[in-house]
Amino acid sequence: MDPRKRVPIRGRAAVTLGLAAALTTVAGLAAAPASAGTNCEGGYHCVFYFDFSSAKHGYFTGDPDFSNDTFNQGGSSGRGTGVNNNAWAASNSSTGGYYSLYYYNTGRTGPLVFCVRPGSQVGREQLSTNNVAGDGIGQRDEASSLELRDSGWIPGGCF
Ligand SMILES: [Ca+2]
Ligand SMILES: [Ca+2]
Repeated sequence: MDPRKRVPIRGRAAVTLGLAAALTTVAGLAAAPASAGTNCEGGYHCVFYFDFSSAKHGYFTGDPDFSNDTFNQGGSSGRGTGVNNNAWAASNSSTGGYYSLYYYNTGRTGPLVFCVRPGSQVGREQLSTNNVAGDGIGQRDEASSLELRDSGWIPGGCF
């Protein structure tokens, strides 16, 4: 729709809309920093086997080693597969404002593969890949551990 063809809002309607916007802003500021990422239960940091409708694993806290975890929830695609070096997407539904930081290696070592802001997500089409899992190159099929951060050093460029 051409925005120039919008019907102008006049009089009382405009005042009402302005008030509603102001109230929404106040409510937004007063609310806890709870926010939901795509297809991830509140309070959890989720990784997905393929896309947001495939099998997933939800982390409530950070995890130093994905090698003992499987995609045990969500859709059937990838269900039962190990999480380590297999995640193609991630979603952050932190209720405490925590960023999800995914590392190439277990023990939260090595460079960051990627990070996800509270209430945000990253799909497979946004992640780079060289089609080799766990070789430390690209972003799909690489995450091996998770750190949660709400203060201190927060990397730039998080999804
Ligand atoms: Ca890895
Ligand atoms: Ca790779």
